[in-house]
Amino acid sequence: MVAADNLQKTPESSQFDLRAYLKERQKLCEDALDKAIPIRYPEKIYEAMRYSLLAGGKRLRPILCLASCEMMGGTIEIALATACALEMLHTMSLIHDDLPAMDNDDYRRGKLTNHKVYGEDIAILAGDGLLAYAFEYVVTHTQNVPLERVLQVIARLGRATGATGLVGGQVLDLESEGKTDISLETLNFIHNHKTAALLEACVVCGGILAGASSEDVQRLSRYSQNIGLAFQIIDDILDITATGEQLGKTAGKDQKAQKVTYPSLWGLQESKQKAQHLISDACAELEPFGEKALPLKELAHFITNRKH
Ligand code: GRG
Repeated sequence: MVAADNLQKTPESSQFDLRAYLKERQKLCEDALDKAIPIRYPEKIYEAMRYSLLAGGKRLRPILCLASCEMMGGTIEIALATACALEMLHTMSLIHDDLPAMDNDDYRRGKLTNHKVYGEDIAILAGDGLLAYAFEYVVTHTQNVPLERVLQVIARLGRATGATGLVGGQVLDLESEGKTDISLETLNFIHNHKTAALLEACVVCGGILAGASSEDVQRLSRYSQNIGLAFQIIDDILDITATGEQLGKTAGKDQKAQKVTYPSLWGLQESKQKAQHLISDACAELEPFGEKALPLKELAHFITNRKH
């Protein structure tokens, strides 16, 4: 999952073994997700939900949630249910995004897409099942956290996934298809909602569960909005520069669809520079947390250095 050539040296990397950290955290998340959805009757829907949920992926969202909780003085144990729920929400958005009515993709995470294996009807329901279960899972599996914080987390998850988040971003993205005069403002709106909103929920919810102050929650929010946009810029760059094998999905789709992307507005070099700037700004937000911020800072650098 984390190829050795994906990890480049950063100023902090001598103090922090990101490769070992990601390997350990990915395994922790995989095991927790595997346990979270056992197969029950009717088996088909659970199999379809598990097919995409356990199909690999970087697990960046749950890892960010756990790292943020720990930075703010909390434990893995109190954030694990929310971390799993965030990956369920992310996975459901990928299943629906790949549907013929949306992006119509055949491959995701190196495997056939959900609808290619189970059919469109079951893929829609698998996404719906994951969406509903994510909220149930936070409520039934979060332990040793005051209920007030759990309620705040649920509100954040709803806000990040609904029309104020992923759904809203996707609508504007669909409406922009085939248009070549999309402004930077519209492009930013799409990606602040489609990509950054869920990443923000990951980092902020981790902080809320640990009892972060509202000032610190705002810092976490600014950090994650910056990494969210940088993440999308890199995603657009990789669509041009990486192969389908590296990405685990069809490459070059944006150019083929003549989609307006960051590299189409700024070019590859400037896009890379802007992403790096955003990552520096994100890391600056974490200065007050000192050494405890190392994992979140290194994860931010991983976002710009990744090759898939
Ligand atoms: C949320 C109710 C609800 C519906 C879904 C389809 C849709 C609405 C939104 C689309 C959201 C979407 C697909 C955004 C793109 C985000 C993105 C850059 C995904 C790739 O993330 P990675 O690289 O993937 O972290 P892995 O596979 O590593 O997890």
